[in-house]
Amino acid sequence: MNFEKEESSLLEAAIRYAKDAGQLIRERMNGIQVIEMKKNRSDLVTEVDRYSEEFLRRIIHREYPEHWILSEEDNGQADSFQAFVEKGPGCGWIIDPIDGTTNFIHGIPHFAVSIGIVREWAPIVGVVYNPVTDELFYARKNAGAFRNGEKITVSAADCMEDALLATGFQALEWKPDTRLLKQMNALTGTCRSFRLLGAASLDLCWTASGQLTGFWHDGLHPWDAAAGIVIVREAGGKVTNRDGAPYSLRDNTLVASNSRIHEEFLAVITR
Ligand code: 2AM
Ligand code: CA
Ligand code: CA
Ligand code: CA
Repeated sequence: MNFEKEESSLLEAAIRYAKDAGQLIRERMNGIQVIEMKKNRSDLVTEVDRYSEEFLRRIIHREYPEHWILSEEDNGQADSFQAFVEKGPGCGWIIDPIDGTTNFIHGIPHFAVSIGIVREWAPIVGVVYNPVTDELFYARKNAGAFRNGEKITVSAADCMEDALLATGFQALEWKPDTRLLKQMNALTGTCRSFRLLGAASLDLCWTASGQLTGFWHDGLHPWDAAAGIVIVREAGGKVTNRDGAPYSLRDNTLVASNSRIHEEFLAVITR
């Protein structure tokens, strides 16, 4: 099979679907009707998340009936990694219908549709679309990373003092995240500053396009990262777990950077 040709047509399809889902979200973002609590009051879902997801699942099932789909709101299993592994080695779509739901609910225009495609559990295509800013990030393995048609590359910063980093809270059921607080302490006075922007997929894209120098987050699910990690790697960045091994969608810790600061970054957050 000609994988290159197939992957390029998969990328085009994922871009179309992400933009169409983005349009549906844009039309509904000023009239959110239902805000449901999942595990707690910081773990929410709206009817728009579900609508976007159902739209994506329907079109992918129709156009690619032989591919599997793993998506956030449909995944009934407690263990998202297990669900991912059980899907098997074939081509699969990993979808976050709205990444940054809290921002979405609070009217902060920083959320995205995230679509990653994997083969044999390895990411080959990533598309992240912010429907408010109309920013489209995408990449395919060995073919570079782009924002709205323009090639993007990671930041040129080569020391922590010049690094702007981002992170987010993991789902810890209201318990203080002591590891995160320790990491923030260690970074204070080490890096330029850090941000909590609320949408992991966009943090990865901004690392790819150089606005951020790096991003770390514990406890992400496959749908938060599947698209963004392809985009970071294709933009020349590095994505590992906190032990420094190449990040796999089964890992519980993620550290992404422009690659130049990676060792130093890892050293500070694992101190
Ligand atoms: P979500 O908006 O799709 O839930 C915020 O740090 C990032 O972590 C967001 O991308 C958010 O995705 C993700 N995340 C996943 N599970 C979360 C949870 N239970 N609580 C907070 N953020 C979560
Ligand atoms: Ca969620
Ligand atoms: Ca998410
Ligand atoms: Ca989501």
